[in-house]
Amino acid sequence: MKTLKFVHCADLHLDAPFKEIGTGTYADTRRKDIREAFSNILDRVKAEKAQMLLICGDLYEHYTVGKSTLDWLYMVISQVEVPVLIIPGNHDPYLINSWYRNWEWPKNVKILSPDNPSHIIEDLCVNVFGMGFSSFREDKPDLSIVPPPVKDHFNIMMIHGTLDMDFTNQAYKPVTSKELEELGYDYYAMGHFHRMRDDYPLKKAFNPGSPEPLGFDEQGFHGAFIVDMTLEQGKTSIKVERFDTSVRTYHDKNLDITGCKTIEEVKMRILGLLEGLRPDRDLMRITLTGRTDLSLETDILTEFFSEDWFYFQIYNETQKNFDIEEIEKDPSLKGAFVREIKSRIDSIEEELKKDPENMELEKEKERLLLAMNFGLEALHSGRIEWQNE
Ligand SMILES: [Mn+2]
Repeated sequence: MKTLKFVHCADLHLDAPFKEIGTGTYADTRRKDIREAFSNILDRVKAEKAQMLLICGDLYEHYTVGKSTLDWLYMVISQVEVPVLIIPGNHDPYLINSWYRNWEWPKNVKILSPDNPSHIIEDLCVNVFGMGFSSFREDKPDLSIVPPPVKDHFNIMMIHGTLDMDFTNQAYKPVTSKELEELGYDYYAMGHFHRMRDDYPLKKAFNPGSPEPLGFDEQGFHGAFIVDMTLEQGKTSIKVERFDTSVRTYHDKNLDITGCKTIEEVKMRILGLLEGLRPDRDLMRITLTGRTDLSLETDILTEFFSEDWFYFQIYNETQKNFDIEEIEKDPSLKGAFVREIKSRIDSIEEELKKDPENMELEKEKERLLLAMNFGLEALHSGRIEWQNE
């Protein structure tokens, strides 16, 4: 029986520009975060005694990567002492002026370029074929150039591209599960999409996503894979485990503030949303929604919270409250609805005059006011966005 253990990552995007505006040296800090995420990967390689590392494209940004980052990369990669196999992606393509061609990489690095895509490591009994990018965009790849699997070896294909998606106008090396399956390899190491995927129809295909999320469209878990393969009597089995590598986490939340009577109440609702989150790790973007007549100064509100947070921004997409007095006169369903709720509120107010301390009546009045807002919203736009969703 033969075994192989390796780590599979992709889409680091070292020295990404980070265009969203934060405080102070925000972008510099975020670029350091990417380095730290990569260090987390290398630490895992060492801790697990993995036998190689696969980097499936977009290791760095072709236009913005700095020499100091490449020097740092040289240092940390040479320290892992196991083979590191890299394919160029659409952000670091194998161009004439690519760092892949014009820089001395550590001895343990093998770049699987379009003109040199195959690599066999006999010590590990592994055969790797890499399908990287030579330009910023590429259409359907020619899979007929992929050599057949090597007998009694672990056969791994590295691809930076799109699996099982119909992107007619956005072709980044589209391939299908069926096409890959027919090649007969044991593991398809994907890269390109920044969200982790281990549930492709092709059970041997895995996409690690970006180890450090790069923007508010990259919420949720971010990491890489540790892969254990065994080869026994011509049959290969794989065990894939994901691990977290990210330094920070993006949160893009909507908060309905319908019913808030004061700014303090709005702040309380925001605080509720922040419960359990960490100011140093979690990057927050909150969009206030719903209906209100409060005058919301988002700059002042943002400032109220942002001091403790690495990134914190509040946006206001609320709408003005309904003009109840106007709608009451309306002969349509809306008017009838408002008149009905208002008559119920009026009778509760009558009872409250007799029994002003009755909390139950107060609560019922609150409920009716909310019901009026949500009901009008439903009649107005055909749908309701529920609070706390
Ligand atoms: Mn990428």
